[in-house]
Amino acid sequence: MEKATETGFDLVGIAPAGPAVHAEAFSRWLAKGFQAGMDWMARDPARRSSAGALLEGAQSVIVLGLSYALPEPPPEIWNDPARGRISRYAWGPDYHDHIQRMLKDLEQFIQKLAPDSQNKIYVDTGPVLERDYALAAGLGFIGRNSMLIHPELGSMIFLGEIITTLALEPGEPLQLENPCGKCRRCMDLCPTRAFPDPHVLDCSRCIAYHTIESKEIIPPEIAGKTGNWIFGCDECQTVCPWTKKHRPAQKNPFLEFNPDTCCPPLLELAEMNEETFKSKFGGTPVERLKLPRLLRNTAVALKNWGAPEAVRALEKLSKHPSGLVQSQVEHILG
Ligand code: B12
Ligand code: SF4
Ligand code: SF4
Repeated sequence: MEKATETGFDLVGIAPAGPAVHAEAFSRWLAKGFQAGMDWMARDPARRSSAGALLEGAQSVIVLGLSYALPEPPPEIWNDPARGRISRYAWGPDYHDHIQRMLKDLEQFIQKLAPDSQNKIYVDTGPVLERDYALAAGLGFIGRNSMLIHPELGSMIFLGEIITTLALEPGEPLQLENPCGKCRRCMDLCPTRAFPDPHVLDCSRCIAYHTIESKEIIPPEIAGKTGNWIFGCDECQTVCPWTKKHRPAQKNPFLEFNPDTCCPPLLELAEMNEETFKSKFGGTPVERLKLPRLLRNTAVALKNWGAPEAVRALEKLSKHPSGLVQSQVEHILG
């Protein structure tokens, strides 16, 4: 536990490696098709629902949390419709790489203490229902926005885990009775009304899905509601009282707001080529999107801005060599 804090994690807990508590809820979610185009989520649900299935002899899951609560960006930049918003988790180097390094340090430490143990590390890199194991390990509760929320740190927390053959003393879920109370802010203020029920997200309506995961054009009924989000969306977190009340005490170790890369001018983005894309977003989660999908998202934000210079930029994008960008602009310009 101490070593985890030394490594830089804010939260650590132990869960048994058995089946995930909400495995059935996950099956119901898949049965409704709420994974949208993420077919990989439905590939082997039984395996995804049990961390123990990922490592022979697994007994425990060490779940780690790293807060990325950041000071609020200047509103005149963030709310400027001529600029595109990148969600907070992507305000710098890719967290997968950063946390993987931290997990490797911890894994080496465990291996030294228990040379016969087998360990596997994951940070959104494998079929694990990470929030469920974090819940079981006592790292927080699951809010109606489906986020794992820590009562003091809020929900802007990355999760990672080490599945191990060691039989460690498991923690317990936090004993909080109805932590959301009567609040439904996340559900009511989600721009696309993506929560059909509390704790249940329909990805086909979620801006984060459409701007990060989907490889298709953004459908008109969603595109009109994305505002200036061009990569992910933080609305259901920033409206949450648990997340709002937490103000970061210190500088985040690896993320910070830079207007050029976290809220860049749309006209500049629309002119990007492979080289400028790499130099602006290389090493960040946005790089995984690749240029055509970022231009698709930019086109939608240009339409939502609607100024004459935005329309001119859209007309220019209609001749872009990428078929995806062309189709998105065609849909927008009609
Ligand atoms: C697919 C995915 C997405 C999809 C779908 C998200 C979703 N809610 O399902 C999309 C692309 C939309 C997405 C968006 C985001 N994601 Co994402 N995503 C994942 C991924 C890879 C799998 C999630 C999953 O299994 N979904 C299936 C659903 C059924 O499971 P679930 O959401 O975890 O829901 C659980 C609970 O809701 C619970 N449950 C169900 N019913 C009920 C009922 C009650 C009463 C209770 C208490 C619980 C409960 O059971 C479910 C199963 O464990 C995980 C990493 C991982 N391997 O787990 C990251 C992960 C969930 N994402 C993460 C992040 C940061 C985001 C974004 C904030 C990014 C952004 N800014 O755009 C948004 C947040 C949107 C949101 N409100 O969820 C973090 C969340 C950390 C946290 N504190 O919770 C994770 C854990 C990655 C990480 N390692 O840090 N994501
Ligand atoms: S990420 Fe945005 S679009 Fe998706 S559920 Fe949350 S508020 Fe709604
Ligand atoms: S906004 Fe309200 S309902 Fe949603 S997770 Fe936060 S406390 Fe729960």
